[in-house]
Amino acid sequence: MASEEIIRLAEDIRAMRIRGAAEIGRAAASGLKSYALSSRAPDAPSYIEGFNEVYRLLLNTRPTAVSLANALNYIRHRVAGAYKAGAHTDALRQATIDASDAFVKSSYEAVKRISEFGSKRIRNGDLVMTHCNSSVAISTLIEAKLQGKDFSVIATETRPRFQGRITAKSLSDAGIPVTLIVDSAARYFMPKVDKVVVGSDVVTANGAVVNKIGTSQIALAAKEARVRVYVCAETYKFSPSTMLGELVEIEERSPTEVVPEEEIAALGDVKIANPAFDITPAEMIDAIITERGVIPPQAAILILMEEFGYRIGEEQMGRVFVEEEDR
Ligand code: RUB
Repeated sequence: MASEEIIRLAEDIRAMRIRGAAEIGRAAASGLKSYALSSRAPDAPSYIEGFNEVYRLLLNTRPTAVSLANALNYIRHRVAGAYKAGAHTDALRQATIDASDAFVKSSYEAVKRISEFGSKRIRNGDLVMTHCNSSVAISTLIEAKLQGKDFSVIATETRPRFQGRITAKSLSDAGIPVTLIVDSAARYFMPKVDKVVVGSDVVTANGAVVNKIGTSQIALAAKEARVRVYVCAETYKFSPSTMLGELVEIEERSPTEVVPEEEIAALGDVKIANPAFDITPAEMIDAIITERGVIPPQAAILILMEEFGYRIGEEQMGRVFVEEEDR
């Protein structure tokens, strides 16, 4: 059964107190570890039953970010393997803890590698535009600054949750000059921009990138102004189910994020839509910077094949399961 701590963690992800695809993935991994540490299951089948309950609870917190599913599946794949091999409760507990720790460790290593690769694209004198709050994009820019590069950043405020303010503050605290703008000013500033650097929630099999709503408008403005667009994305943000023809579900969040609850009635019959993410097609992206290297978006399928296996449709897909009933 999910402990109070795990239920609180799931609520923190749902309410975006924990947010950003990388952090969501790590939090999900820590949730399964927390189950392993707190479970009082008397035998292996009841351990697995409780494990699956926590898995489902965490999986359903935010529908778009594949980092969540990939982190959970990375661990479940290993625990299921140990279970099938006849492991008892303590061994299953240890398998969960080890897999969770391994996922978290490799996710931090990926950020470090991406920052090393991505920072090479930043030059002295650059004006870089970023959108929302991507820990990987920020880390890349801070790495460039640490290398002594002299550049400045335009950060969009990112309505309705204003994650751009967090980005602006983090970069400014690192000594990078930052200007915060409203989202609708992106095209106005684009002719002055040298490159766009953003993060990603999902990379699909055809190289499209799902990221915070507004990313595709920025990419469109960048294309018009012939400004390069770089996406920083760890390979656990690549979606194996898109190889099976699945579409990425775009999370629709509460209207009260757009208009405060007490002001909604004054709008009468007006409907409020609040999609959290949008899709930028591969043609609008110059490169995806992964821990495996810098790739053209069209090569996303190669990363997916390598990471998740060729035997599509079968249970075993390399690093993860894709289980239709779960996602
Ligand atoms: C955050 C967002 C970020 C990506 C990548 O959306 O769109 O750009 O998640 O972030 P939200 P990171 O605030 O709705 O979670 O690079 O940190 O994984």
